[in-house]
Amino acid sequence: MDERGWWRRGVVYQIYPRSFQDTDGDGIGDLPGIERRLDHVAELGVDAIWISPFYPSPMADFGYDVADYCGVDPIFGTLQDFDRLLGAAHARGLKVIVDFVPNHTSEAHPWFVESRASRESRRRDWYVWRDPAPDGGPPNNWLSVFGGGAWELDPATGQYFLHSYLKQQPDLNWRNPEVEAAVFEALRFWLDRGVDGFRMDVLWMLVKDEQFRDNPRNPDWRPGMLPHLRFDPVFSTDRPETMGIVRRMRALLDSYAGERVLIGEIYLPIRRLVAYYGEASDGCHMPFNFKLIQARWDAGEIDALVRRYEGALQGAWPNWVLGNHDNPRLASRIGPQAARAAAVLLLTLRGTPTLYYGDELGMENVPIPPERAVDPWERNEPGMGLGRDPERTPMPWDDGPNRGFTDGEPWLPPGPAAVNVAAQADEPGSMLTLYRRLLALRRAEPALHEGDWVPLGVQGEVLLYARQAPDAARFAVAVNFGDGPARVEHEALRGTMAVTTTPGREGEAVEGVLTLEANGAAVVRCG
Ligand code: TEU
Repeated sequence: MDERGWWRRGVVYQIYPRSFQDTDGDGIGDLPGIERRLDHVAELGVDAIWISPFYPSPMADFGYDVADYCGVDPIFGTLQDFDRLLGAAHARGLKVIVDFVPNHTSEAHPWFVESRASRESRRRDWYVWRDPAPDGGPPNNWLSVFGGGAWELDPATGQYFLHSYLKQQPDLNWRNPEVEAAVFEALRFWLDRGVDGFRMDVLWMLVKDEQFRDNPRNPDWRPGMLPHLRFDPVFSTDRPETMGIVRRMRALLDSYAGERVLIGEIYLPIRRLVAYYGEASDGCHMPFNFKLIQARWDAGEIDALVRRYEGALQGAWPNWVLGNHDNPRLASRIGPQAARAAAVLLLTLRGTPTLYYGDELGMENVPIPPERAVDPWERNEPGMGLGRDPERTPMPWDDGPNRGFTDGEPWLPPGPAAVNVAAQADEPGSMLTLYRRLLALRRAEPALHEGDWVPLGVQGEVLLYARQAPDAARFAVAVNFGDGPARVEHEALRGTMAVTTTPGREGEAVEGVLTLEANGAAVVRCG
């Protein structure tokens, strides 16, 4: 494969390292575990792995509270383990993207320890400190994503510090150029080791309003929506100055040989999301597009969404995500059968797909009894369904007591024994087989990995579109969002069935008419 543009043609696979494979019996996955399971990833047919944080951390937010940007937490292994994993991945043609958390550190990071020590500290201004309001309360009305206010009083120095997430995760002050220099040095540490890119955590929140104005009330907020969105975070997120930082990050990556990819974790409406590509394509290679996670599973709604997103791109390269470690499992959100159709959708839309570990098995949320809940979001705001433990459970490799994940006591309970890699590996009708076929087809066919997306409309509950590239086979895709069988007719549906959610139909001739099972989907090779 030609290296240039690998991130456009490629497919990204997210690994939550605590939950992939444990090798030392502590019940928590580790870097040697990922290395041991690389063959699964390579055989699946993806092109890159993104590993959620493995840095030294008190684990208040399971690694998204970083105490040292240039190390590996002993729970996960050592720097040598990382280098070995990187080498082993590269030897299999897999790129490695590491997670990076620039918005905040852990309270245990030496920078914060020093910043907190006194108002005169050399690093005081590396974090966001403010005097109390005249009544002694917090400086403004900003809220933490994880519940409650975003300000914590430090009694020793009499000021509040900002934490957009947990109070154990103080926000860095990106208006201070020393912070940028120090973080960029950490990025270089990983680039020099040979990583192929970064997934940048909460990239849209780096810069805060210079005047610290109150956020306005959100008129659209209703009970049941995320509690912190009661106020519209216009002054605490997505500030115009952020793009300058993103562009400089991109320039840093571009100064390295090979294409090192910048992926931004950004939850914003489409219009604002695409701004993070940069006006001159000098921003993120991929501002993560989570719209499929948020959309209703409905043909008309998805059709409109894809058109709106495609229309907003202005030449930039799209990307799609169906699941991650912060959202309920796909198969639990839309049902196990629809999850098969969703796999077809994700892997035949135009743009780089990102898969979440275990979705290739149809893994579902695992119910977590309250006494086993460990996610801080669940603990802060219990019973609201905000907890993320259910989608972070151990990867099931076989039907053994701990699914082959650990010899010890797993940090979260595993799901049902029937769902596992070994059971699905040679099963023609399994989710794993469907994913492997889709990924192989996508990799082999230019129309699918780089071609145009041509909408063919919605018929009843069936979404139709085509993919085409010059001098390459053309494909038509039909996805049935309905709970009953469907029949569609379209001139473009002529050829042979390449991949379907119904095992055994591959190779079937299609002559302008297609029948689909309930929640079924088909990819037709046209002529
Ligand atoms: O998540 C950012 C974030 O804002 C999400 O929690 C988002 O609000 C939610 O998923 C919307 O559905 C990132 C990490 O992915 C998450 O695991 C961390 O806890 C968080 O940042 C703090 O670092």
